[in-house]
Amino acid sequence: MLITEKAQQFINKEDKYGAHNYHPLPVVLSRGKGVYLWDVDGKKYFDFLSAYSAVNQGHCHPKIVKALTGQAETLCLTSRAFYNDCLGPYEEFVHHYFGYDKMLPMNSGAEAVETGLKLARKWGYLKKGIPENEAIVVACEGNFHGRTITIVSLSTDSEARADYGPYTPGIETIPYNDVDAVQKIFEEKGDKIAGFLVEPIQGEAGVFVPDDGYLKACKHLCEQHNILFIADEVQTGIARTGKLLCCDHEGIRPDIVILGKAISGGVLPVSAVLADNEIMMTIKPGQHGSTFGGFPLACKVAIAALEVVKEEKLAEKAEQLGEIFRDEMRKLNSPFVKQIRGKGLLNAIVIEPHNGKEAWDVCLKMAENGLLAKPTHQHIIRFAPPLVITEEELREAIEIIKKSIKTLE
Ligand code: IF1
Repeated sequence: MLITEKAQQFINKEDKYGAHNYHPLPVVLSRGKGVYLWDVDGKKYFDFLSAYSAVNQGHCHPKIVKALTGQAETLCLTSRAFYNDCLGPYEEFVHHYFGYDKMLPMNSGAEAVETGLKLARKWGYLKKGIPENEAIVVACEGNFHGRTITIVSLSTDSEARADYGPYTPGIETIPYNDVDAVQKIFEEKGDKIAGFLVEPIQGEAGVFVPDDGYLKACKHLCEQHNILFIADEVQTGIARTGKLLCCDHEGIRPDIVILGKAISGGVLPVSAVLADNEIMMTIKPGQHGSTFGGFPLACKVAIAALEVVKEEKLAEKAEQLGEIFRDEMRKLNSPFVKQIRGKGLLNAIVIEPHNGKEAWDVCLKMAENGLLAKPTHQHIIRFAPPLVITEEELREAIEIIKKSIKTLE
């Protein structure tokens, strides 16, 4: 893939002055609008990553940008030392939008996951009566919940957790998509388990969609053992999988919902934890918080971003266009493509290395042909365009994917 002199300059700067904690595709972007991105040389691409499902509403959505700039000229940050005229209305909006008594506003997804874990432990001690410092949280093998030390203590991915020990205690991991494993650990240790943390679809692991009924069965076991069902909807939430929340596909209501990414339309880091009073009120003043958590800019941007989801019927679109995408991918019938899986517009193909080419080469070829996606775990390519994509644009993008794969065959 050709890297121009102009692009190379930007790559060199990041290489020289930035930590090497990523290995990006050699594409230097400078503009985004809707489903499209442009690089520094003016080359246009379909964005099929959406910043890992943070840009569901499309790049630079006018309504969201207007909310941002309007508030930015008025009042950006007050801290929670004082009240302001944005947070209460935002919290009320989110209450009606998702149907939980209360929300706790944070910034990154990881911070919201940490908040969910703290709430579960607090509730475990104060409400369930777990002996002090003995609370357990159960997570699933193959999970991705963020990058803090406690969250990587939950991880089973050696690359995510190596050399970050000692790890946070009070954590158990069990196989994903295995109800018997949930039942077994709940029967063995349920009296000390405060929460079960799960992604409704495992995104980073490669868009693992669990069997129908898995989430419902886990929720039922949580109710039986008085354990909080904690849904990490940072990546699967906000219409991405064809429903407002991915848990909606199974008609279950998590005890704690963790949101991030597209709650702000990818304009600012905004995250939130939703829960009813019995859980949320276990945290008292001074026991948790964040400088920017729920700041006025975030409140206005998130309201606009969530309004766009409903006004533009993004969940319905994701459901309908996702079916088209998977049908068309199945028609590929290529030696490269081992499996296609996903829900709504969160999809992935598993690449079978072929002719010495693998997923990375497919992504380079697609970039050359004007579509951006990135492999995860070496052989899986995730496809997650902004949900504002039209059927015509989707079909054009599908042709690029097919052409790129055929070229490499
Ligand atoms: C990276 C992927 C990784 C998430 C779920 C919490 C978080 C994430 C289900 C934390 C974040 C991002 C992080 C980013 C790449 C991307 C990602 F799964 F989406 F592909 F890493 F695994 N829960 N996912 O997916 O949210 O703190 O990032 O706001 O770290 O490279 P965050």
